[in-house]
Amino acid sequence: MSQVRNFDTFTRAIIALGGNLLSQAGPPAVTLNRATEDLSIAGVHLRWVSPFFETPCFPKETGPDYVNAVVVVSTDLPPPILLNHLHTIEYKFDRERKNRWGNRTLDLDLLAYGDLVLPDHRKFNTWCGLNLEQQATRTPAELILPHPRLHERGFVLVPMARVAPDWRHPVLKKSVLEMLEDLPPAALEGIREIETLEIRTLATVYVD
Ligand code: A4P
Ligand code: MG
Repeated sequence: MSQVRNFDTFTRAIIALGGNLLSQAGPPAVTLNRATEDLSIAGVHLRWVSPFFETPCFPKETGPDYVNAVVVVSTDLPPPILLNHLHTIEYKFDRERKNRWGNRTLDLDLLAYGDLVLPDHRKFNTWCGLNLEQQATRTPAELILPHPRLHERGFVLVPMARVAPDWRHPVLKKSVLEMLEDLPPAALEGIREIETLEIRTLATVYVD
């Protein structure tokens, strides 16, 4: 029997990485680098890794700057299983869930799974339409896709535009580049690309 995988059955999934606290692996850029390596398992194939960006903490002045990145994988894992995989990696790198939007060593969000909308359009629109206070206090018990805040966040859209500029939001009907153009300038303030070379060097310093 042929051992060649049929990649037509694989879906493009897009994952956001972020962190602003030291983990056992090292500073956030090192943690993100190591987490990216851990993404590849049976059924998850790493396709693209964006450059890493330093980004001011959101909400403003509530913690140290973050490092953010976005990766694209092709996968045949169902979305909830892929999210479990992301949570396993978060815990490996000392993620603690105390406060919503709290400072963290590593956050892995599933931004998109092809053009899937979960759990359905109505619930997606409810999560998408929350005001700021509701966003900061309500935590979804089920997987919401696309991630309901991705279109509002410079720290997501800037790296996402480097690896999936053409992905179209299945509800908002806009490409990543169009969503990026729609952002107010304040959402992009202070976002700076980090040299990949610097990240690799740090990674060798902090290897176990
Ligand atoms: N959940 C539902 N849908 C998803 C999804 N598509 N991806 C559930 C990931 N998780 C999803 O998630 C809370 C619950 O949502 C989980 O149980 C999961 O099953 P979380 O990741 O623990 O919560 P969170 O990260 O505090 O909230 P959220 O809505 O993901 O917020 P963000 O947008 O990740 O905000 N500032 C900068 N500069 N850079 C950042 O990366 N991140 C945050 C967190 C705040 N400020 C930041 C950054
Ligand atoms: Mg998150």
